[in-house]
Amino acid sequence: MDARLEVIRDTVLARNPGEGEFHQAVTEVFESLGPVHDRHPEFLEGAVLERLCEPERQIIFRVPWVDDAGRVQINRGFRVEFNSALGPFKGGLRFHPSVNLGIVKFLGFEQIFKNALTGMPIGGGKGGSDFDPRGRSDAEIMRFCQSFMTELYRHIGEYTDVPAGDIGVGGREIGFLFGQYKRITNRYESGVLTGKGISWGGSLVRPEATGYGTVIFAAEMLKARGQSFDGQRVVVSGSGNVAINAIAKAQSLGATVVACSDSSGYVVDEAGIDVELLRQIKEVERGRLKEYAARRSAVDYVDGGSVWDLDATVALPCATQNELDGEAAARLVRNGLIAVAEGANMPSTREAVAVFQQAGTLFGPGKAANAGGVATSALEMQQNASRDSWSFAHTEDRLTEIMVGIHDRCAATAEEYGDPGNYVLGANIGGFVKVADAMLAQGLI
Ligand code: NDP
Ligand code: 2IT
Repeated sequence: MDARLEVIRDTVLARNPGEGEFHQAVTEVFESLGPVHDRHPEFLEGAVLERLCEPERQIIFRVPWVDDAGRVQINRGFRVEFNSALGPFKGGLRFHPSVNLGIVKFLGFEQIFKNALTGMPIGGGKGGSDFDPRGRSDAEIMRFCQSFMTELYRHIGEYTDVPAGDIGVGGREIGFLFGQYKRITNRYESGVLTGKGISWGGSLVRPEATGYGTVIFAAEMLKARGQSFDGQRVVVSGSGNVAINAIAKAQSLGATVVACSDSSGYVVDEAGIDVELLRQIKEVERGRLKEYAARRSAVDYVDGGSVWDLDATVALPCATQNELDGEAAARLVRNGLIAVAEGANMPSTREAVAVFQQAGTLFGPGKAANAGGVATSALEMQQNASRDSWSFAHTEDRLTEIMVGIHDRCAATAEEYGDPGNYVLGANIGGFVKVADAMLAQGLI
């Protein structure tokens, strides 16, 4: 890392102790930014990095609710409003027992650059709770969401901060959150949340957008090397919103997705994952992946273990942070891996990324490859602002255009900075310069 940046990075780490994932995300971005500061001394003079690493506002709140047995439950809610240089804070809400401030800050930090790369007018933020939705009834989910919004409502708004979904937060939760926002404020403000249902202000393609976008990005990387998805053997981690739609899109392009996972285990289906069956089990019945193997012939279910033990030519990690380590990366590369696109946020450890880069494996980092979700959220905001709703085909065309644009910008930036094919460098520099310019233009705030 550039020595000037290392000093700043060390200060950030020291004043945010115990936030390992945030440290990791900051370090990874800083490692790309030395050459930018050679060309732009004004970024150092304006203390852009120091400002960028300090969220504009961080909110932590108590979320009390009553479970079905009548017991009082207490969770912790977070919203980190990280950077509004390019637009209102924008980013998802994650409900998972592992959520803490460091996780929300890593996600919010990544979101700043991701949102900048989309070219849409959105700043970066993230939120969530350590609430565990697993095994909870619809009524419990609703009471939790209502309590969460009873505090959050005062901090958000169409022009302020626009949350959406992430792990554990999908259409059902956004519905309960929106209902409570409307009830408290007495305002039908469609633009306050994205990921809404299609009949009440949502956008077509938003549910599919992250997974589709990840595959579109990967297809562009392959194309740049004269290859395509046709005939690729793909392994996907996760079996949630991003994973399911990545599987669907990859198979529509001629790939065979032979495996996917949840936090309990993984399935191996050499004939290619049956997306309709997977949707039925995960989205309709909210069941576990194990049931997929029980309902389809010639499918193995592996309890525990890692989906990265399988061989693939393309890997799409779509579950969670740090799920793919250096050892797994080295094994995949030895066995014929040619491309990785991150549907999840920071799923590859720093060691894994180093392995992919040394091996010359195509590697699309999450802040570029999974930007299709938030980009389509911005399209939802556009439709809400104009009280319009677009067709599936039109919205999908916009998503494709945006993902191809992100790919090309990352590739061009990497080339401009002397490291062609390095999408990590391209994404970090491309996102950062846009935000840094806007921050300087807006003065010391
Ligand atoms: P979902 O809640 O729909 O699905 C999450 C999936 O990942 C589930 O299969 C879940 O398994 C698995 N998973 C979650 N946490 C863990 C863990 N700690 N260990 C192992 N498996 C885990 O979430 P999404 O699909 O929306 O999100 C997946 C990833 O994509 C996240 O990193 C998210 O930040 C990122 N992302 C999401 C976007 C979106 O639009 N939704 C946009 C951009 C990125 P189980 O059910 O067993 O917990
Ligand atoms: O990580 C992400 O980009 C998301 N969870 C989507 C955020 C959004 O506002 O749609």
